[in-house]
This record gives sequence, structure tokens and C-alpha cells, in this order.
Amino acid sequence: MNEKIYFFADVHFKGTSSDIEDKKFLKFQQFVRKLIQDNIRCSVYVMGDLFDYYFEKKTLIANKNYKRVFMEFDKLRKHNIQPYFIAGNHDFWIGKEFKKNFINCFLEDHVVTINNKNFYLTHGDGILSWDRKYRILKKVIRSRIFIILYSLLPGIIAEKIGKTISEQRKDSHKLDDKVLEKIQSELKKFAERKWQDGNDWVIMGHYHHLFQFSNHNGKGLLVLGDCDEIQFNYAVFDGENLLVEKI
Ligand SMILES: [Mn+2]
Repeated sequence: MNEKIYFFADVHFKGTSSDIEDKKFLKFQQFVRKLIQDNIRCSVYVMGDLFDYYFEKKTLIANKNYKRVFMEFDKLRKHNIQPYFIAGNHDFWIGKEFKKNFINCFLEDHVVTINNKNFYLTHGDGILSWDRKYRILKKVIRSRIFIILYSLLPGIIAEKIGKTISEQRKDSHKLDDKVLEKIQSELKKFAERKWQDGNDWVIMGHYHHLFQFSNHNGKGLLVLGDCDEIQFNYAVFDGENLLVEKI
């Protein structure tokens, strides 16, 4: 049993170099260093959209901006910190090379039990009632036939298509208060159903803003803030409490 479980989501590392990317990477490195220095047995759940676009191809794996991220996961594993991955909507195809970095990768929602508490983990995409079209698109993107056809495309074209889809799915990044309220009320309803199924906590990313809610029975919903060049947002379960922290 690991003593602590960390959760973070939506770093959206890009393959192209920029000052922003370097700063974002430094923040992530600080997080990794903190976990190693703490020297406590722990697990880390990456809750999806680690990269802005991921579809495993040789050209992409050779990209230095992708490589340096994977090297940080190497460091974690060498220090007995166990990384897990829950796929997001920007993680189109997780291949062998990607999976090497994690103890386990989950394409679907996943329940983990820690200290008799059930954590329902999901990236959070496709939950909203008006996401119907997206739920269909998701099924297509994750289908075997799509993966085979897509993998036959030349790298540059495949990346262009992937980036176009990524951009379209960024509607969740710019939200006004009214939309935000509507989203939060739907997420609470989703969490309510998961609590009824016996889960204690529902944790997700995807919406790029922090939102916490607990009901009268002490069951909780946590929507993680995203991680950018300014702030690396994460949550940690210390065996008793789920705490929201940042670097
Ligand atoms: Mn997402």
C-alpha cells in the first residue's frame, strides 16, 4: 500500500519548442523533484492530456520535447514512484513506447481503492449532456480501424489532423461564468451517480479549472486545475484527506 497518491491533469506539452514550453517543463520537473526528495512510497495518476497531441509514431517519439517528458517518468520509476495514466481526449493513440513509462495505462475510467476509499478516476471528457457528437467521435477515434488507417498516414499529415482535432476540442478552455455553472451542475450529477455506485471520490481533469464539491455524506468531487508555465496544479491523497496543492 503506497502512502500517498498524487493526481494531476492537462499539462498539454507540445512538440514545438518555445519559452512557454520550457517553463512548463521546468514546473513539471519541480514536481518530480519534490516527489523524489520526499522519499515516500507513492503513486502518481496522470489524469490525461499529458501532451497536446499524442498518436504514437516514430517521428513523434524522437521529438526532444516528448523525450524529455518521458525521461522524468523514468526518474520517478527509478525512485520507486509508480506512475499510472488515464487517457484524455488528446491522447489519441497510446502505443508501446508510451506504455513503457507507466505501470498501467487506462483508456477507460478506472476505480482505485485506497484505505477503503473508492476513487472514481476519469479524464472527464464526454460527460456533459451536450457532448453527444463528441461521444460518437471518441468511439471512432478509439476504434481499431481508425487507428490502423491513421497510422498509415505520413507523420506530417497525421499530426496536422491530430492538431486540428485538438484545437476543436479546446472549447473547454475558455468558459464564462454562466457556462461554468452549467458544466459544474452536470458534473455534480455525474458524481452523484458514481457516489451511488459506492465511490467516495470522483476525480477528473479536462475542464481546466479547479472545482471542489462535497455532499452531506462527505462524498467528494474534484475537478483538477490544469498545469501551465505559471502553475502546476495537483492533488494528493495522504491516506485520509484529499488536498489540493500547487507548485
Ligand atoms: Mn481534455
